[in-house]
Amino acid sequence: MCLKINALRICPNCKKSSVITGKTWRKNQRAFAKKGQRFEVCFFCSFDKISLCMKFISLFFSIIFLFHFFACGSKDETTSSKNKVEIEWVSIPAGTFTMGSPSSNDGPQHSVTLSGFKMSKYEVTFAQYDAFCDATGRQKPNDQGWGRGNRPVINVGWDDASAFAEWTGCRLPTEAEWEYACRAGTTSPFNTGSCLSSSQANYDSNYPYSTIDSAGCAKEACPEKTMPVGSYAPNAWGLYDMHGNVYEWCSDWYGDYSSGAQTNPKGPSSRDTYLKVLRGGSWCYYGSFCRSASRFSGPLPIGYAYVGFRLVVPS
Ligand SMILES: [Ca+2]
Repeated sequence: MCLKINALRICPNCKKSSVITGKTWRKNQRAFAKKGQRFEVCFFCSFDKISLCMKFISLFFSIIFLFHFFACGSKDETTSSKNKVEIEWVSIPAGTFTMGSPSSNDGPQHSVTLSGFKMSKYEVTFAQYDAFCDATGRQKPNDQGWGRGNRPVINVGWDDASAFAEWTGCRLPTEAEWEYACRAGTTSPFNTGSCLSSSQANYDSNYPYSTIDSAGCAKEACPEKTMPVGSYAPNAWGLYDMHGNVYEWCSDWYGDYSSGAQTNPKGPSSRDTYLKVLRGGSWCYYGSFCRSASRFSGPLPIGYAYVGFRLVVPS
């Protein structure tokens, strides 16, 4: 690790050691060779250079630390964020998809092209958000008595979610990024097909999509509260709980779609409303609200027991 070597330790025939300076070594190396002596050469720092060496070692590890510090999302599948909250990531490929549904509530359908990005594999948990509260002195949100730890954080407004995202060096997904990631290449109402069963997602499966649209989906009982993240199978791109569990805040203001093709849309540019987009449905919402294209919204400062969020970072 030393930048500068000022001495060499020579061990003739590996039996005894002596120390000569680099200058002496260079001057006498032919003589040593002619004598047929075998050497082991060891590099070391003299005491008067230890301080310099320690500074260099400190600089080296500082560079490694800073790289890690700012590397939120720089690795696939797992990494820690800027503030050392462990976050697992899924790489979402760049691509073009049809956003929205034929329903007037979710339309008009339009073509959207997105750059690649990374999305957190799970909804942000209480454990992650509580670490943020501990570090910043914020009040911890109510867990409704369901437990904290690996359950998705709830009762956080958009401002709180956005502050957490900033603290971790990440951001909230745009509405287009969220739908694209949720679909994972599918064009059906859910990324599971035409129906969403109680074994596929945590939602109010007493009212499956079929009860509204006659799609033939079964009516089933449900937990009626949040479940620990990752309790259900992921979608084709490896993201968990995109349908149900908790609604997820997006970065966009809520507004009407335009029908034209768009690239990396970010929603309305002006604040015509105090509503931010929510996506994915929740433990207490009907199947129809959990569809990939379903749009919902909430006033940004208010938290709800059915709303959480997840994060994205650039690829
Ligand atoms: Ca969700």
